[in-house]
Amino acid sequence: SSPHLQTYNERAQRHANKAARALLRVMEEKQSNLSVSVDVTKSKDFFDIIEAVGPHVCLIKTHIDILEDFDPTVIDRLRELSEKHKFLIFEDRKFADIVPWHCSIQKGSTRSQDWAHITNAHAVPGPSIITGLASVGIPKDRGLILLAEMSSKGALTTGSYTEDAVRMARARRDFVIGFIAQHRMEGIGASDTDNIAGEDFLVLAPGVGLDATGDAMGQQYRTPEQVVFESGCDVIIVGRGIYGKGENVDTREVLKQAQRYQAAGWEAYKKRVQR
Ligand code: S5P
Repeated sequence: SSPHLQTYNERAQRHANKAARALLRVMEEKQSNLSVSVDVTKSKDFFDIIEAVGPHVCLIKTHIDILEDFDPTVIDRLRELSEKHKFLIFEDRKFADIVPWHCSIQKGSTRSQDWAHITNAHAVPGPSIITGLASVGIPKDRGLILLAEMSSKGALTTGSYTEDAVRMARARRDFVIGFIAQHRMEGIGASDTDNIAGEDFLVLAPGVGLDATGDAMGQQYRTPEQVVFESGCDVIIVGRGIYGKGENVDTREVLKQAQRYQAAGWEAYKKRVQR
């Protein structure tokens, strides 16, 4: 059966990429398909949120370069928390350049290749972006996510662009583990001669909210039920729905929201894989 009808556990046993296997195992173990996107600018708020949500997430998504008070100890602490609470780390760097520059960025001041199990890239530069990041990521058992569909209003990531992104991923299934997208993607853009048996792309969906339908800047939200059950995505990415403004965070409220999204995401998944 197609991957979105299989359990995370079944998929963990078969997946070709180590980071994907680890993520799927953690999802099953913690009964969580929730990734919290920690888009705050002060490291105190950053860690307060991660400490609160850590037991309830499979993945912490970072934009590490928005921390105003970043220093290398941030990474040490993030890695400690990743082990303590058993979550993987996804640096949402959205690489989109020619090869030399994104390789340099990965080795630069934040050294994301050393600590982020997963990172992502736009498909717009073409297949070289995958080759370049794979040369750095494969030796460290990392996984790459391609942006195949964006959540923002008017996004250009539609139709043949999305299909081409999936084709690029299909050619590097050892390294590209899935997509940022709003729908399941297996088989998309495949010709009759393509071997898509065993293809298992993880779909991570941002733009998830239980209370709002969007923000004032073009973000669009759907519910975990719509994203996971109706559209077959695997991981829900939630930011402001969990931590609000992200300043002087109320950790009890953050915990409450994380539990609420974890429950909603898991319920939608159970409903999907029920046979
Ligand atoms: O299409 C996208 C892709 C991404 S990675 N739309 C998105 O919103 N994102 C990211 O998901 C975005 O960079 C942000 O970190 C998060 C959504 O945050 P929220 O506060 O709107 O839930």
